[in-house]
Amino acid sequence: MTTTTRNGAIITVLALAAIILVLMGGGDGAAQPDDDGVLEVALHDYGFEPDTLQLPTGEPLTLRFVNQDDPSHHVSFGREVRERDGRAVGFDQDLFAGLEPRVTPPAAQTGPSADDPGFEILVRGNETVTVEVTLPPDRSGNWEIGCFTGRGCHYRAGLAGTVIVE
Ligand SMILES: [Cu+2]
Repeated sequence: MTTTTRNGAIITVLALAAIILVLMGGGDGAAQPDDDGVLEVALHDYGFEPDTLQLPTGEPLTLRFVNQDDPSHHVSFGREVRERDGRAVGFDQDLFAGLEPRVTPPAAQTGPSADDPGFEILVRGNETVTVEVTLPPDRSGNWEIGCFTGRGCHYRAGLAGTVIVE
């Protein structure tokens, strides 16, 4: 009788632990787009909030960047930080290479350019810029977002985030 009761209690505890693990799973707290594909990211105090994004492939996405700081920030999307004279200046690989994200307002798109081969937007202080894009399955993997304003100063200060595409 006692053994049965103890076993029952252990099973209950294990079941609760399993439920909690399931609830905590699904991206380790990564932010995901809502049912309309919209994901809002604040640029606040030289950081991204949220700073980990989980994006699906094959679905229209609307990434809305809201700059709550007074200074302007750029946002680049890629991986493998490129350095020049010891400064972080951009990404070697562009998440949006070969794609044509729609930027609103259009003038906020500052790359690709002669200086920077990667896609980049400029979000002026206290303004909002949206990027609409559908990621193909070949972009699956881990990427980054970052602001390389000030020749990498902002990136080093914390304006760097993780993008998980799956
Ligand atoms: Cu910045």
